[in-house]
Amino acid sequence: MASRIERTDVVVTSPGRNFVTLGITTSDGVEGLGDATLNGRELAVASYLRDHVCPLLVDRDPDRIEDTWQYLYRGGYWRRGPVTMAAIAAVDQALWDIKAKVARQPLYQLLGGASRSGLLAYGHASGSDLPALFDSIDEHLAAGYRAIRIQSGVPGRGAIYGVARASDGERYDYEPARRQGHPVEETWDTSAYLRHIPTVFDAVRAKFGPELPLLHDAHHRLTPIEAARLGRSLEPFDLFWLEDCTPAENQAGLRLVREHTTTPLAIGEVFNTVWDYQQLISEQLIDYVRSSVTHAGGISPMKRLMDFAGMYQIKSGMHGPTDISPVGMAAALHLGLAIHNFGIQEYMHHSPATMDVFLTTFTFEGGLLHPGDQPGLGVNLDDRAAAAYPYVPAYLPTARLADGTVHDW
Ligand code: KDG
Ligand code: MG
Repeated sequence: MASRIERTDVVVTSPGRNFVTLGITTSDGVEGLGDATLNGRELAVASYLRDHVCPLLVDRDPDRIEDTWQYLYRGGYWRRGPVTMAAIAAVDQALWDIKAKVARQPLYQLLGGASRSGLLAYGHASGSDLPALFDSIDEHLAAGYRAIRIQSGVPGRGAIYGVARASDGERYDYEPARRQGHPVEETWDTSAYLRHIPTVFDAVRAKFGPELPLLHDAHHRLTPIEAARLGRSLEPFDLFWLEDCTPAENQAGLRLVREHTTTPLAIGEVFNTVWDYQQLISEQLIDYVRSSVTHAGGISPMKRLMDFAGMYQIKSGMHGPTDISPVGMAAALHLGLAIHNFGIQEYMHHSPATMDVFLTTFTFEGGLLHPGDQPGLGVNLDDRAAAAYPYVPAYLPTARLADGTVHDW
């Protein structure tokens, strides 16, 4: 008898930070996993899956990945949005995991086979001042990273999103969601930032030389003309990319940035569908696609998106912070190994507690990631370990401007 989807499980666990994982089990006893984590809004996705998606999956044919994706996306009437797309992404990943396990192949083989032997990764170095930043870069180089994102505090301006806080005790470079009942409020001064960041890159190039690939994330904070100015002022420092320079819902705004700078641009970690990129890609306004498998609807639509981007020589730079679970990271690695237009993969080590819950086969050696050669995605969930870490509310910080208004990006 043909295999059917028999059971679904939505697991919310919090080993240091919250994760939402979908497990799908077939009538043949094969289990697939998918990541549905949406930082700060985890329970909304868990409910969307439990209450609206999982009941529709039971008895479906697990082999029909594309049909199931279209059924959930188009059949739901209400399309797009981070909650919907994270939920559909988890189904898509879990079904690919199952298909590859049944085929006894690592998933990348089903996506066309390896196009490279490993994936260039970048890590996050940050510091509230130059000595702290230099220490962080040194640590990343010692850990084998061959490309590094640089974030810095602005003197006299307090905590800034994306910069590890000294008071965090054990250094864990990117853990922006605070485990408390309301978001931390930071203050933000665009002029001070625009003046300071080029001096940081000047100092980093002077100390670490011209060859190390350097990246920077502006976290959507700039207007198009401010972003154009930043891109131009960073040109002497030869960035690998400038990320999320503006809130890119205003896709046409990127024309203005592009007209003024040759600094490569990466955009899209908050986008959910190929349609969010339509103008950015077809007008060649960006150089790297930042979406993750987890937030853009899964492996199937990310493959389509990257094929579209490839027509314009635009490459992947998939989102890979610690709020993408090891399941979502594994999915990104299989896809990145297979596609022709891979660019770079963001990678920060998950915490030891996270790695006790998610048992993985992917590796990071000599600055390169590899998904491993186990059948499927190569990730197992230790249910008992997961149950030991119940959900804890956590929120990303927000910011106010000097006059007290909520930020305008
Ligand atoms: O949940 C939000 C974080 O994932 C995001 O702020 C991380 O900007 C980020 C990045 O580039 O990893
Ligand atoms: Mg980012």
